[in-house]
Amino acid sequence: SLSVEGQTFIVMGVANKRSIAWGIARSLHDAGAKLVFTYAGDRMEKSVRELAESLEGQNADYVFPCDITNDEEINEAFTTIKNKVGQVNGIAHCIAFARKEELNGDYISTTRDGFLLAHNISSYSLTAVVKVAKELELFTENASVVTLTYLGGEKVIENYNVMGVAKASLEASVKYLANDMGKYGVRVNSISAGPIRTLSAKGVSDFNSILKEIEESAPLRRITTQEEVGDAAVFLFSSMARGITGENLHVDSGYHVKA
Ligand code: 0WD
Repeated sequence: SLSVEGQTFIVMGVANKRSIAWGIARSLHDAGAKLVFTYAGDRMEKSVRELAESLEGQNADYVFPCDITNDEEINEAFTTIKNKVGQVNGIAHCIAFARKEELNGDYISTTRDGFLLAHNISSYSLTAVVKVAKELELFTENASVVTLTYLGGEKVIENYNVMGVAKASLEASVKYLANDMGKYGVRVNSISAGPIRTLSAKGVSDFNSILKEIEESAPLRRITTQEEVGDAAVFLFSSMARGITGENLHVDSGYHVKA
């Protein structure tokens, strides 16, 4: 069934109430799931704790630091989670970063440093997370992982630049990880979300015209919401999606079908 009631999910990448991760958290919560949040850096702790407290019946102590550029920190966070909360039915990976200077103009001006940084945080982090979870036997049977990507990983989208290249790498990782983890019954999928105004989206130049284009020409003629992505994530986590792995599900008002 679609039910994830009583199941436990780790949500990584809540920065504030606009975060897509928060949309996923709310949908999972509404469906009766128990949540565990991870955040990067002390700067984020307060807002993530406050958001966790706002969910009725949610244990607000299930909030742990996890900078995904640091293998040791992932190990510590997941060890703590396994000890305090137990095994998990899924992980939502909602993390990406690129330098603002590299999210405009020509892709060709990307620096080696900026390229590696974007790939480290936005792509390798998924592999690191799945690897550590596997090693620590954190996954229940039939667990699944959902990450977030964007059309810029498939097609050239102005200004998205190095993040598009990192998303292409992330999408390929989803396929390879799905193949590795399938033998353990663990599924790995991505959601390709339409553009949504969040903290990260602020970094992309000319984001307003991207939104305008969606409203005018996406099949559904409206902007994707955090709720729509959250509900699709619940589906992918649920046993209704038990036959789906290595998939990239577009939740983007259908914009990906346009030329
Ligand atoms: O239009 C959009 N907003 C779309 C976003 C369309 C399609 C996909 N996405 C993707 C993003 O690329 C990302 O993978 O969705 C994911 C979530 O992004 P978001 O909800 O748009 O952005 P935001 O609310 O800023 O959350 C991203 C968070 C970071 O926030 P900040 O603002 O501090 O960069 O990723 C986390 C952090 O919480 N993050 C990290 N987490 C752990 N370790 C790290 C790190 N090193 N760096 C960033």
